[in-house]
Amino acid sequence: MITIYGDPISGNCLKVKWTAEHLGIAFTWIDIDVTKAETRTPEFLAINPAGQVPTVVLEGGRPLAQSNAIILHLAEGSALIPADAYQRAKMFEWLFWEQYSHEPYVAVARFQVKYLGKAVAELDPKLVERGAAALKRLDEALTGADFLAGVGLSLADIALVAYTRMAHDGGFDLAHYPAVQAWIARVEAALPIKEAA
Ligand SMILES: N[C@@H](CCC(=O)N[C@@H](CS)C(=O)NCC(=O)O)C(=O)O
Repeated sequence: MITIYGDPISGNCLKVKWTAEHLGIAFTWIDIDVTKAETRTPEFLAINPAGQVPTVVLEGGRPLAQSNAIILHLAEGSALIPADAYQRAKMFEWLFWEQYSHEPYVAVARFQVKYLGKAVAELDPKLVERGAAALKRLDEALTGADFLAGVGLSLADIALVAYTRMAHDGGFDLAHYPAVQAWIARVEAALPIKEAA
C-alpha cells in the first residue's frame, strides 16, 4: 500500500488522491498541514528534503515528490496516459504548462485570498493578469474538445482541473470561460471528484 502525505486544501495533493482513487490504487492518506509548516519538520524533511506536499512513499519505501511526477508514476500503463505518441506528448505539454504558466498564478492567487486573507484588489496585478491569460488559453483549447489531450480523460485534465475548479477562490470568474466550465463538470463526473470546489 502506498502512503500519500498531503494537505486536502492543496490542489497539487488532490491530483494525487484523485488519480489513485480513479485507478483503484489503495493508499493511506497522512494529513500534513502546510499552514502549520508541517512540511518543514525534521521527520518530513527526511522523506522529502524539498519540504513540500504531495509526497508519496511507494510500496518498498521509496519516496517520490512533485504532483505531476507522482501521477505519471501511478498512472503508468493506464488509459490516463494516451497510447498514441503525439497525444501523449500533448499531455506532457499541458503538464509542463500547468506548472509554469497556470499553477503559479491561479493557485497562488487562491492561496493568498482564501488562506492569507488578502483582498482580490490587493493581489499582485501580474497574478491576476497571468491567471486570466491561463484560463483564456484553456477555454480556447477546450472549445470544441471534450478533454485536453486526445479523446479521453488523461493526466492533463486531472492536473489542470485541480486549481481551475477552485479559481473563483482567487477572484477569477469562471463564467467568462464557458468551455472551461463545461470541461470541469465533465472531469468531475469522469473521475469522479467528491470534494467541493
Ligand atoms: N511543484 C510542486 C509544488 C508543491 C507545493 O508547492 N506544495 C505546497 C502545497 S500546494 C507545499 O508543500 N507548501 C509548503 C511548503 O513549501 O512548506 C508539485 O506540483 O508538487
